[in-house]
Amino acid sequence: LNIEELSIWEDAKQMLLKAKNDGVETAWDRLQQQAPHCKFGESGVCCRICTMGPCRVSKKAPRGVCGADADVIVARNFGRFIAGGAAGHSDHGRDCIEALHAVAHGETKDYTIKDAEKLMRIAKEVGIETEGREPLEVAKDLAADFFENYGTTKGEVSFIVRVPEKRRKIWDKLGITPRGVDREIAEMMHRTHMGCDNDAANTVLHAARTSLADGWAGSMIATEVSDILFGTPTPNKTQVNLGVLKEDHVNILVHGHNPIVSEKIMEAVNDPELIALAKEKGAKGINLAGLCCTGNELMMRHGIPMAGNHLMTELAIVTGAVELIVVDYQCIMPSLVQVGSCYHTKMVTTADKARFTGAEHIKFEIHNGMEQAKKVVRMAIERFPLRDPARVKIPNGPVEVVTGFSNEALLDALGGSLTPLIDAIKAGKIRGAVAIVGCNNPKYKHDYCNLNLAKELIKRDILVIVTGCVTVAAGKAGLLVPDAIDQAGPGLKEICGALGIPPVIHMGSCVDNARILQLCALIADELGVDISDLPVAASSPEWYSEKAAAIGTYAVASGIYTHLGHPPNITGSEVVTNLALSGLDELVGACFLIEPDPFKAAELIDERIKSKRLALGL
Ligand code: BF8
Ligand code: SF4
Repeated sequence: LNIEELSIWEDAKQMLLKAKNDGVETAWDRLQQQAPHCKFGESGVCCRICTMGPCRVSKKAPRGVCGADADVIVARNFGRFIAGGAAGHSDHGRDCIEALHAVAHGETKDYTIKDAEKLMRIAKEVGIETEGREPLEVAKDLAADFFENYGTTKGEVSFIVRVPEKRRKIWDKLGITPRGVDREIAEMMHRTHMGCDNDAANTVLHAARTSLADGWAGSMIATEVSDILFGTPTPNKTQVNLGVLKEDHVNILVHGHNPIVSEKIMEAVNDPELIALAKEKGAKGINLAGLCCTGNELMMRHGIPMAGNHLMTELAIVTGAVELIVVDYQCIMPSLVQVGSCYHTKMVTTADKARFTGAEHIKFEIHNGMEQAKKVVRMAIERFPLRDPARVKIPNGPVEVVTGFSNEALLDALGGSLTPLIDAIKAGKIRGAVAIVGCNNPKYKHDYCNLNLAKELIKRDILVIVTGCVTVAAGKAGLLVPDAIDQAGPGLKEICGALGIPPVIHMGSCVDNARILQLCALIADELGVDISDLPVAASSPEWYSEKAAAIGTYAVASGIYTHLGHPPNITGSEVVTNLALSGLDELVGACFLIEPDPFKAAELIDERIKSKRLALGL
C-alpha cells in the first residue's frame, strides 16, 4: 500500500505510517485482502433470500431456481438495503422518543427538556394543543404522537405537514406517501420474501416510500427530539482533526450516533470529582473528542471538538493517546476492538443492540445515563497510567471550524426570514445550494472527492451544506469558517461575507439531513413551487452505508437531484439502473447521477442547477 495514495490528510498519513510500524491492520489493508470484489455481489445479482438458492444469475443462467430474473433480484436486494438504512436512522429516532417519553412522565432525572420553546412549536406544528398547557404535559402528547409515526394505522407521518402541496400530490399519485416507519420497513421485508413483489419497478417505488418514512419521520423525529432534549444548535466555534487529542490529558472518544449517550459522557467529563481523580493519576485534565455522527451532534450543540470521520476512527486509536472509546451504535468498525488492544485503549459499548466481542459493556438506560457515564469516565481515567508515552504520537495543528447551523440558527443569521437568502438566489449571487453528505469509503482516496466537490461548488457561487462525515473533510480544509469566503465565487463571497457565515455550512449529523429537507420545503413553499423546481442538489461522493443509500433515495423521492460517487449494487439490472439514472426523473422530478470524479460531478450538478434556474425564470 502506498500511503500517499490512501488519504489527502497529513494526520491520516502520519497515523497510517505509525499503524504500519506498530503492526496494526486497518480498513485499507483489509480492502486489499478483499479485492477483487465478487462481481455477482457488486452488481446485485446474487440472491440469498431462500434455500432453493443461493442463486447468482448470469447470461448463461438468467433466472434463479424460483424463476426470478436479474431485475427482480436486484430490486429486492436494493429494497432490503434501503430498509436497513431506514431502520438504522429510525430506530435511533425511536430511542430519542423513549427518552422524551420518560422525561415527560417523570421517569428520569438524567434527561430534561432543554428547549421548551421548540417543544411547544413542534407540538403545535403536528396538531397538538399547546395553549395554556405545561411543557411536560405537551411532551407526553408529542412523544405519543411520534411513537405512532412508527406504527401502522396513522395513515401518513406527522411531518407530512411540512411537505409542499405539489410534492404530496406526486407521492399520493404514485402511492408512496409514507404511512409509518415500521410499517414501510416491515412491508419491504414482506415484499422481498420469495414469491411476493416480482415487479422490479414496483419494488423500487416501495424502496422510495420506505426511505421517505426515514427522511420525513425517523430521521426528522430524531433531530427534532434531540433539539428538544439537548438544545437547538446555535453557531459556535471549535476545532477538528487528530490534533484535538491532548498528550497530557485523559483522552476519551465518543463514537456512534445517538446523543443520548454522548451528552451524558460530556457532562461526566466536567464533573469536578472526576477531574480531580484525573489529576491524581498524573493527567492535566480530561479531554473529550467526537468521531462520526455523535461527534457531529456534540459539535453542533456544544462545540466539542471532532477528532475525525469514518476512516479516521481506527487511526485515532493509533495515536496511542486514547484511553477509552465509548460507542452507541452504527458505523463503528468491529476492528476498533483489535486496534484498541494493540494499545491501552479500552472500548466500551452502551447499547444492548450493538455489542462488540472483546469490548466492555456498560448499558445506558434513560434512568441511569449519568451514573453510567461517570463509570465510563472513571474507567478512562484509571487507564491513563497504562499509556506508553513512547508509543504516543499526536499529529499537531487542529483546524478552526464554525458549526451549529440549525435551521433556527440560519434563520437568525438571515435576520429572521428566508427573504435575504431567496433574494440572493433570485439575483444569482447564490446560484443554488448543494448538500454534500455521508461517508468515507477506502475505495476512494480518503476525502478527496468530498473536499474537491465542495471546493468546486463554492467557486461556482453554489452554497454548500455539509453533514455527517463530510463535515470533518470540509472542516479540516478550513472551509467551515467565515474566512473561507476567499475560496468562493464573487456572489457567494459577497452574501456570506455580509452575513458573516462560511460558504460551507455545517448542519449536523446524518439524521440532521432532515433539517435540509425542511429547509428545501420552506424555500419551495416561500416560492410557491415544488422542491424539484429548486436549484438544489444533494451529493454523497464517498458513501458506503445502507443509511447513506436511504438518504440518497429519500432526497430523490423528495425531488432533489442526487449525486453519488459510485452506484449501489444495482448495475446487474437494466430496469433498476435506468429507473435510478433517469426513470425516476419522470416519476418524482429527480434522479441519481453517478460520477466518481468530483470535478466532473461539479460540472454536471452545475448544469442541473442552471436548468432549474432557467425553468424558474432566473
Ligand atoms: O450516519 S456519514 S460513515 S457516521 S453513515 Fe456513518 Fe456515513 Fe459517517 Fe453517521 Ni452517516
Ligand atoms: Fe434463488 Fe429465487 Fe431463492 Fe432467490 S428467491 S435464492 S433467486 S430460488
